[in-house]
Amino acid sequence: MNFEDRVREFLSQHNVAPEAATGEQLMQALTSALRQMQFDAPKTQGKRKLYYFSAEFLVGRLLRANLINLGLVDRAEALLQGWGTTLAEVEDCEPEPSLGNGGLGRLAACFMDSIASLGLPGDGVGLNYHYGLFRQDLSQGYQLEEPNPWIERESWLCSTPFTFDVPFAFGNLRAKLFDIEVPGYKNGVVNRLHLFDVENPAPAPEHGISFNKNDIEHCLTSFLYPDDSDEAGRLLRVYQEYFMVCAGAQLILHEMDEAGHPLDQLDKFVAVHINDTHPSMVIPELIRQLVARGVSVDRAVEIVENTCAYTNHTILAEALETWPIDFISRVAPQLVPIIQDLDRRARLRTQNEKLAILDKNNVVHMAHMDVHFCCKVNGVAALHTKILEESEMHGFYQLYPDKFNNKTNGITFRRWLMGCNPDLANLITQTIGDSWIKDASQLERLLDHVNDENLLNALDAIKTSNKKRLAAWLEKKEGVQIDTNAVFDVQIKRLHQYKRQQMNALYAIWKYLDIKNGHIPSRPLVMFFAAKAAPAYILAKDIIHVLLCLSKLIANDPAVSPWLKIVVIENYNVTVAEHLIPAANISEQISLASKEASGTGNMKMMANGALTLGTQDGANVEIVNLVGKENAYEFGRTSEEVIKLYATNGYHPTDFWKGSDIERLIDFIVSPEMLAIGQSESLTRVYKDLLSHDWFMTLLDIEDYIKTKEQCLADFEDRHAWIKKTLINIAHAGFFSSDRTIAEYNRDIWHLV
Ligand code: GPQ
Repeated sequence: MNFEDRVREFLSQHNVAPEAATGEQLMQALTSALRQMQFDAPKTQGKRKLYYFSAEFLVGRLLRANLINLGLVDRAEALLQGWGTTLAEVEDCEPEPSLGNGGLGRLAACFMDSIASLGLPGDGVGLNYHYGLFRQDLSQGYQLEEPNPWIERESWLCSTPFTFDVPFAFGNLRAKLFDIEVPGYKNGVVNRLHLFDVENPAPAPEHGISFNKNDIEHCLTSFLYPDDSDEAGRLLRVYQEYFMVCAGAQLILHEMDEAGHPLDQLDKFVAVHINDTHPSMVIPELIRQLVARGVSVDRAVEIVENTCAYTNHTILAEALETWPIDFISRVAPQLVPIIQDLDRRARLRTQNEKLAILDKNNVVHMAHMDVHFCCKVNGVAALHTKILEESEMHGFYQLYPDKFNNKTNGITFRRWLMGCNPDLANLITQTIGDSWIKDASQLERLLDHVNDENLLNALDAIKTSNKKRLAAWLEKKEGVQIDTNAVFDVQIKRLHQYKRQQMNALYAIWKYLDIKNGHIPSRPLVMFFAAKAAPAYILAKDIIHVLLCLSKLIANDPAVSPWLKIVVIENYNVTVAEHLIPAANISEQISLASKEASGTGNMKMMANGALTLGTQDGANVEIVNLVGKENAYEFGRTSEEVIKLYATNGYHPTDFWKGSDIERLIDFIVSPEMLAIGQSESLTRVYKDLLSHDWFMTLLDIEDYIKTKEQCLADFEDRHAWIKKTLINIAHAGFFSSDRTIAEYNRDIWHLV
């Protein structure tokens, strides 16, 4: 049965006349039709099969993405048009699963798309969080967290007959397997995202995201990373991690059995990827299961080391997981002797106490276990890998130089260009043909057209129409009105001090005061922010509050509001990003150099014709290398300078604000105007932190930032030169295709085909 017939059949089974169907019903009909069609696809074959373990898969809405990959967008549009609606309207009814925090989870989702699109055999393994991370509510002027349920009767989840018993200290808990199918781009391939769930999940909490963290049996898969500020929260996280890897390892061995492969040859047939340390217990767990099935311990350790590879995503110490061995013995005591044995084996390889798995306090360093017992270890951008090798993991690098390698992150252009910016995708295809869709390096051929006036005008027109579309969407969603003639300046990412949204807030204050002083800009500026803060991260929530207060203060000031606007968009997620990115003029990538491992929003905005205003951090460095300094706005201290400042305790915020112009920007945070709008306690915390700690060195770069941003805004007025720069950025964005990244993982690490 073809696609259209399946959609019609679904509707008729539900007694709905297509013309009378609601958006919701049409969305369900399309979802169901696509799901059935994918079921029919044959599985991919290769020498080895990849299992990509990740606690997060931030997949985003899947209707359009799946239609694109199956080549059905035009047919879906035609069908819906006949019934008086559009794909855009229908997809607006699709709930977005929030199965990730940010970049790490979104990367895993882009990777799934590329693995399938390259025709590689590789499935994801994760958890089916019912209420996701949380839904952010900003209506009160600060962040409130609510559950984000997404599983409906017609969701993308397919139930499977598979269940696996997970042996916890308190008894067995059954893991039930659900799959989300992942089609490759027009190649007939369908891989799977395996999400494990408990059998009897708890209902959503009535208010907020608190629940009984001791009720493991029902709540294990309720939320992603529940609040870990207390012990019950941290233990629950260990339960989640073990549940995922134990069930995942059983699935792997089951598929080995099905294929008739002997278990002691696991490394010949399987590659396991450990996405950050959350799935690291898969190492001792695989060893445990292999030994239980008759493989010798020595051989089990050897094949697991050959099978597993690990990606590090940060050098921030607080994000590198460590678990007291006591926690592991309370959750899965069977792993304790295995981890102790791995620690003993690691100590035979090195005398260096700092590289041990278990430290003197009996705490397990997950990343250390990964480096010792994985065949490969990679960072996610050239600078990040260099910092791992030369400082953060230098001892490990000396011990295992051949394990370390770099894999600069990437994004899928199917979603982040064809899906979110179809007009630009079509313009590119008209200009250079469509080969870029399967080989993004072809985008460089746009460089042959940098002086084509018609093309530059068309590019400009598309950006303008995307800005209008964003404005219309925001007006409907949040009731705000935006001048589309303004420069659209966009900072969208998790709220964290190292990402320095607070520095952008200080710029807004500077600009506000400058306009008040009579410096009227040549064009209005709209500053867009969207960010969730971790529920227990007080200062991050305070920074959101500062932004909301500034937004209100400026909007209420008729002398400034025609020229400056701050828009804080609630509940940042993949869908919000898809609306903002095609409309962005300036891409804010202003982390403290050395702290952002890579960034991927920077790549998405570049591909959509925004210019990067950024520090020499993460993948920004590679962006600027590709496009040239004249086509980006780089500022701030280098990672070497920053690393040295930390090493020598050389940064004191006082040196920067005392008696300088910066002081009045910081003072403004607790000015009478701001205190009239916001909460004193919250504003004061931000104010005091900037003056005293400022751990991520906001004041180190603020002056250079303001100066560079002003230059960037001035350059925007040379419209012709600016549009040419955006074209050069788009032309060089091909390097950041996740197809390139995945081809490198396959070539250097996985060897799947
Ligand atoms: N990242 Cl360790 C996350 O999103 N969550 C995490 O827990 C860790 C890292 C990000 C990182 O901050 C970005 O720089 C990367 O681009 C992204 O991972 C993907 O590698």
